[in-house]
Amino acid sequence: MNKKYIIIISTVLLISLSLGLFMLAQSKIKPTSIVQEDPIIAQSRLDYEKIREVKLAQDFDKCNQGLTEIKHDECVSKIVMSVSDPVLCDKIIDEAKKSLCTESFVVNNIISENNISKCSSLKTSFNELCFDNFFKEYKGVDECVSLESREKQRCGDVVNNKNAILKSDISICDNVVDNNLKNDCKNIIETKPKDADGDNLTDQEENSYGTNPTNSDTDGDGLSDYDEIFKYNTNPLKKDTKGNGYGDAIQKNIK
Ligand SMILES: [Ca+2]
Ligand SMILES: [Ca+2]
Ligand SMILES: [Ca+2]
Ligand SMILES: [Ca+2]
Repeated sequence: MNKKYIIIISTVLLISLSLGLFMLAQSKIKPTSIVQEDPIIAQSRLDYEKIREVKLAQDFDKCNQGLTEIKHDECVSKIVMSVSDPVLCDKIIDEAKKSLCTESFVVNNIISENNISKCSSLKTSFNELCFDNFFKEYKGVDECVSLESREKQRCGDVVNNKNAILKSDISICDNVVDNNLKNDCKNIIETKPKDADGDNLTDQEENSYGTNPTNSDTDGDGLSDYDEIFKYNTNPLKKDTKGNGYGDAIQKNIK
């Protein structure tokens, strides 16, 4: 073959190969490095941000128009909460209210991260609220033992209060140290309608249904009075509602 042809073919091949490699590299880089936003979407996003900015500026301006400091801060707080933007808390004048505003956003993050250790960083009333949120999930006071003394007492109070109400057992309220919480605990139990047999029907309801308020399964068919009335629509006073030889507990599985 002519030497001249060989040189031309080699050059063409080399250029094609380089071009191919360049295009391959481009196609690999493009999707990860620069994702081009659709210009129409980009413009409408900018427009929306601009409108939001102007609206916020005007709203905050209204808060500045001849209001006392207290009213001004109330006005600003409402705007901050409606747009859920913690940065805007800085526009609040009163330092204590500013902290409350900022921490109201922080506490939500701590709860969603499920990280109790961060509650102690809070300086406002959100500190207690943050801890309480975790304590109320504890089943017994033994889960409080590893805590610092102040948190340990609060933890015990919250757990005892919860269990007293759950079991309708007023004696558990006496283990609550904080007097206000102790009184609340007792009041709630004393005013709560009684359910002596714990079948989820109050004694008063049992009287109206004719069931026994001290027996959770009046007819002894294996289904509780509550379940017969509200779940299975069977007679809580008859073992065999349909009279077909199958007791109500078996009948519910046949249906
Ligand atoms: Ca009952
Ligand atoms: Ca009963
Ligand atoms: Ca029954
Ligand atoms: Ca029955």
